[in-house]
Amino acid sequence: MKRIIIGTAGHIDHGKTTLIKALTGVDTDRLKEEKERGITIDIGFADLAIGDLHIGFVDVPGHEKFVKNMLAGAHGIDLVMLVVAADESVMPQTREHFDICRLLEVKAGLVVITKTDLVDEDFLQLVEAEVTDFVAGSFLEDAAVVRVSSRTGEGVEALKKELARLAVKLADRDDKAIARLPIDRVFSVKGFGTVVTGTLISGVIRAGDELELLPSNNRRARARGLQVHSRATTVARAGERTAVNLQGIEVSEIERGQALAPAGKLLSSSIFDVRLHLLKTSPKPLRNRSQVHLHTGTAEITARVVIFGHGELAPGTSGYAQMRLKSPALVLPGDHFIIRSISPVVTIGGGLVLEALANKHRLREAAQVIENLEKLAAVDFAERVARFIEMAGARGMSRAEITARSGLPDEAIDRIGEQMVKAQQVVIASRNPLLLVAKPSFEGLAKSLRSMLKDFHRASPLASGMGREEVRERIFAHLPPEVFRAVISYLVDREEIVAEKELLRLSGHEVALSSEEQAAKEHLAALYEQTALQPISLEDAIARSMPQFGIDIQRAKRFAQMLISSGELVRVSDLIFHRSVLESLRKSLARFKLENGSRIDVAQFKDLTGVSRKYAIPLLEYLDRQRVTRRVGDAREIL
Ligand SMILES: Nc1nc2c(ncn2[C@@H]2O[C@H](COP(=O)(O)OP(=O)(O)OP(=O)(O)O)[C@@H](O)[C@H]2O)c(=O)[nH]1
Ligand SMILES: [Mg+2]
Repeated sequence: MKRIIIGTAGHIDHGKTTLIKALTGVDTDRLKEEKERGITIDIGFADLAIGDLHIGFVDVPGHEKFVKNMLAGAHGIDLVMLVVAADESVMPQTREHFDICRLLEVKAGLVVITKTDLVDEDFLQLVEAEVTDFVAGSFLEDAAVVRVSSRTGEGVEALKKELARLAVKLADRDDKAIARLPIDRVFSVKGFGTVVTGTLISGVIRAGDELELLPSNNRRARARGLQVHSRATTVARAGERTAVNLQGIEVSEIERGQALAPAGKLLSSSIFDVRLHLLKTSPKPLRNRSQVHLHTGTAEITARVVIFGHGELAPGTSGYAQMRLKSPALVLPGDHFIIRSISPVVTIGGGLVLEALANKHRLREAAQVIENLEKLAAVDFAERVARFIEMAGARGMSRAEITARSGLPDEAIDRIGEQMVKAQQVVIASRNPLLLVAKPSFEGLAKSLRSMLKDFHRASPLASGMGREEVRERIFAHLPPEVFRAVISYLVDREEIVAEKELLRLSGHEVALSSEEQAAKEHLAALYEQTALQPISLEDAIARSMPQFGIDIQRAKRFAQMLISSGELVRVSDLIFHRSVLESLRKSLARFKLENGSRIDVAQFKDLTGVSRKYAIPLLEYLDRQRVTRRVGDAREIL
């Protein structure tokens, strides 16, 4: 079954609502005021099944005062029926509605000439010629022009056939993307509670889903029940007129202009970057920082337009711009929007969202911003994600951010991520949660780290390495910790650097010592070999041995540090032992075990080693940590 949404468009009184009634039998004018005045004020809905095809109709008002309502209906349509009355031909809102359809990039449609019963054939031909002229060069250039009289019913069947023919050619909507339902109505139904309706523009909503209202202060509600085209169902898909019965939220909390999406996935935004087109018919150029009414989805919000690069946009031209909204809206890249001037309130342009969650850009960045936006405008979804990650630089982009910026579901993001890793465009800084960093940025960090270590070794040849924390402070201070860890393990894996405990050094780095220094260092090590299991403090060792080499305390401490880093000396609590001393201790424990069994208590340990309690306890604890022994009650088991 194919489901599509068809919208009407056209001047007031040209017969749009009557046409929908002739097609479906439904009078879409619901309001009392509509009935009284004989005009449509707000959008109305009807549906029609033609064989396997299910059409949802959105009827819009033609009155110039209600174009904003027309926009709330026009945003989600697949096809447009441009309605022109035979007795009046093309009129101002025919033009305005048609401009809107073009700006929204409605893909297809047809022209319906209504009220054919009111004019003769000659006149009809004139009107047809005028209409053909009017749509020349647009997406309706080759579209059918169907003559209908809703009064006599003539042409109605032919119109249905033509609509069905067009529907078959339409590509299906994207029900893989994250669901979005811009809300056009909210009301309360006795016994059910709050119900919202809208055209589901992407994804799928299932009964039971937890949904979030956007924008809102994280207001969530469960979809208790669903209707599609007025029939109860458990699942609504992209392209369907959908009603959602929401649990746990009041009618007063919701209004047209908000949207529903799965909870916790998308973000609303007050600043977004766009490609903007100003209509040729716009009465004047659009100045930088002008205020406009912005319409997107079913929302209407006052916005300021910041035009990049040039001071203003001339009628009939396009450029890159930033929309700064008075209050946030839910948009995603690829969404279209319309702008209308504040006074007079007329449609002056529209465009395409390129970056939904933008920052304010500085004037001097304009060239770079335009370059980035040009790239975004030119590419498909997958490439766009790559660009977003690239633009995020060294910070990288998490799965949550990619989701909110693209509206893509997890599987798609994973797939794109894998492709980008293969193509060497990005590096996975972390898998869970996923964090991707553009390869050039990642390489840049690796390079900075290498050169920082190089400088460090040059400045401090005696130090065995630079502290991790210092490296982090100086290069990675404002970056996620995952990026820091990823760069280090990348360089370690490639054997470019060595990470030893808290120190980082270049692989080739060896501390260069003079022969005197070398001798002093060896002497220090030898001293600890001699003191064996009853070591002296480092201060004493230095005071006792270093003066003969003419080496100061500071430098001597470095030697001790180097010996500890290389493992020749081992720190045990606040004592220092030579490696060989600890090795022979292990051996004597092994021998002890052979001769006396594996149990050894503190007294036996003191006998075996000849050390006092002061040394015995830290040594035994060290051996426990090393899994040479294991504590059992007051004694140890030799492992
Ligand atoms: N003779 C004749 N009258 C028609 C035809 N279609 C509509 N009308 C009349 O034209 C008037 C306006 O029709 P609507 O369908 O309300 O026009 P609309 O385009 O929906 O108007 P708005 O929604 O206010 O923009 C009504 O009085 C209709 O009865 C037709 O095919 N022939
Ligand atoms: Mg109407």
